[in-house]
This record gives sequence, C-alpha cells and structure tokens, in this order.
Amino acid sequence: MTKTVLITGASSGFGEACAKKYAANGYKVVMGARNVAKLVELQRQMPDPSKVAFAPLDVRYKDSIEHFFDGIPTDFREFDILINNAGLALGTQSAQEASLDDWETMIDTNIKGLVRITRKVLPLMVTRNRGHIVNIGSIAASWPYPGCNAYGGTKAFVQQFSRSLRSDVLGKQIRVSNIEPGLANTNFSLTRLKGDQQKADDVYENTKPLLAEDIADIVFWTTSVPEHVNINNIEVMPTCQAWGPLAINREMED
Ligand code: NDP
Ligand code: 8X3
Repeated sequence: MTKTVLITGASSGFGEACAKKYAANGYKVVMGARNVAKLVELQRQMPDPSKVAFAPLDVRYKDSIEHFFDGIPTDFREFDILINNAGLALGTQSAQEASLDDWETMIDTNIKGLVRITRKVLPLMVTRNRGHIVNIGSIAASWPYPGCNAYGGTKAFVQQFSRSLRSDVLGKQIRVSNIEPGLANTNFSLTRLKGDQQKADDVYENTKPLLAEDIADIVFWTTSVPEHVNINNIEVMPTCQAWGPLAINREMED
C-alpha cells in the first residue's frame, strides 16, 4: 500500500527537499507551510501531482493547525511518517540584547508548533499501531555558540522530547528519530538575518555546507531501514565544520 508522509515547513529548504524525495519514491505527500503559492508550485512540479496534497499551515497557531488537518483530503489522512521540520532561528545577538519577541517566535514555532503537530498525529499512529516521527533538531541542541541562546534551547527541547516520545511509545510499532544538522545552505540564514542577503551569503562564504538534499537523503534513509530498527539520533555536519575549543576569558581582573 502506498505510504503517506506529512511534512511541515515544506515550502523551502529541508522540507521542500524531503517532499521531492518522498514523492520521487512513490509516497503520497502532504505538505504544510505558510507560503501556499510555493506549495502550489511544488505540487505542480511533482512526478504525480495527484499523490500530493497541501494546506496552509502556521504551526504557531492552534486554529491554523486545526484548519490544516481539516483541509487534508480524507485519502491522505493515514500518516505513516511525520516530518516535524517547520522551524526557524531569528537573530544572532547575545542573550542580553536579543529580541524577546524573536525568542517567543522561536519557542512558538520550534517547540509549541512541534508538540501540537505531534499531539495531532501521534494518537492516529497509536490507533493504527504504526508510524514514524522524524523531528528536525540541530547541532545547536548540544553545542552552544554565541548568539544561539533561545534557538539552541528550542532544539535541546526537540532532542529530549524525541527521546521521551520513544519511551512513551515503547511496545508500539512506532519509531521516533531526531535529525540534527549543522551548517546547511537553505533559507535558514536569510530568515535568521531578517532578509539581509549579503549577511546570509557571508555565512556560507568559502565553505561547502550541507545541502537540503543531503538532509532529505538522510531523513529518507532513516525511515527506510527495517521496521525493527529505530535511528534515535543523527548529528550531521558538513566536513568543513567541527567544534571549536572551549572559550576562556583571559581578561579577568583580580
Ligand atoms: P528554510 O528557511 O529554508 O525552511 C524553513 C521552513 O519552515 C519553511 O518551509 C517555512 O515555511 C517553515 N516555517 C517557518 N515558520 C513556520 C510556521 N510558523 N508555520 C509553518 N511553517 C513554518 O530553513 P531550513 O530548511 O534550513 O529549516 C528547516 C528546519 O531545519 C528548521 O527546523 C531549522 O531550525 C532546522 N535546521 C536548519 C539548519 C540549517 O543550517 N539550515 C541546521 C539545523 C537545523 P513558510 O515560511 O512558508 O511557513
Ligand atoms: C542550525 C545550525 O549551527 O546555525 O540549526 O545553529 S546552527
């Protein structure tokens, strides 16, 4: 039987690449995002547009989530895979200077959006005793850097929530995976830097970052291993990225 994958944040970056990957592999694909024009265009580009459905989705708002699920055609509602991908970073200022509004938007999107979507889909998976939830975390969950503050905090939530979900569904044929990418060239930096294209380009200058397709391949593989295998966590960086030394302030006064 044809499997169905639900992807949040499918209008760009990892979500778009995942939508294309699963569609190319014969899945029925359900896409949600705010940029509906992009979803229309994506559906048109797919090998079989009749196997692709979409509806507007803003994961920050409960009403939007309800309308999204109401708008999914009935023959697309048996979700085999949920890819909780919608998310963003806003700002790179240190914690004492960062915008509290930006922090709240990240929390509303990356945490509250993710748990609300999960809470809609997981009971359906439990009823069918099948399913796979793939959460898109970040290396920022484990490895802090200046300016990562609330963003890293949201992804640390995703990491621990993913593990906790596994504990809760133990005994069911439901898998949960957390994919944690590092530097990846998508619209992520343009969003984080509030539309400053030059600064966003600078983030990737003289690097060979991950591409959205790299992450889509990893997500697809994660859901393609035999059903008795659960990939708990994958942390992935481009080869050009690694950890820095611990920072030490050497200007301490006695
Ligand atoms: P993009 O900016 O390219 O894509 C972000 C996607 O999230 C878009 O489709 C956007 O759709 C969607 N989105 C954002 N806010 C909302 C919302 N309120 N409701 C619904 N959808 C929303 O970035 P990426 O593809 O890189 O980001 C995808 C995920 O990967 C995020 O969770 C991000 O934190 C994570 N990540 C990114 C990394 C990177 O370096 N690129 C590395 C590690 C993790 P729309 O605006 O149409 O709503
Ligand atoms: C995005 C990766 O390193 O910019 O989650 O935080 S990083």
